[in-house]
Amino acid sequence: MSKPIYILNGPNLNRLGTREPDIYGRTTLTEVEAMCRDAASGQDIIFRQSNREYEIIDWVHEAIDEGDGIIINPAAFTFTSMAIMDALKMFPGPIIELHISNIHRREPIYHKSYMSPVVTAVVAGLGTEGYPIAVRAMINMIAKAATNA
Ligand code: CA2
Repeated sequence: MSKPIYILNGPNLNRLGTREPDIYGRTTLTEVEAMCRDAASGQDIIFRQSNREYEIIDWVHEAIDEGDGIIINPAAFTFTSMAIMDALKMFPGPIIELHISNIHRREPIYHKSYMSPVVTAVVAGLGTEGYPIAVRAMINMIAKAATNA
């Protein structure tokens, strides 16, 4: 039986759509969740956001026990959190690191992701449309892994 895809969002993303629309657009996180559920067409999705590092770590642990895939936008924790990186390393399935903006086109402080070396794929710069694209890619990755098992 298939297990849910965890979509985890880091600090400040609960304010999405309310500021810096030139970088992040005008879509709210609630709308992003609806876009993900639409793209998942029935596949179970667990969509969460937290401003607390420990909570994101706990959710990665939950996904290790109960999930088939992780899509994570760690936001600012991307550049600071060895603890989230260590938790992701323990996940046996596919992981997509997602950024709304193209972090590599921005200031140097946004260039060094702790996550990228331990994830399966990175989506960056597609705006909030990156979320449903990542969901469809994740469903394909999980299906492929099941066929090869
Ligand atoms: O582009 C992304 O998705 C980021 O992960 C967003 C993070 C930033 O630190 C990363 O470099 C790239 C920042 C999220 C800030 O949250 C916002 C809240 C309201 C409006 C806009 C952004």
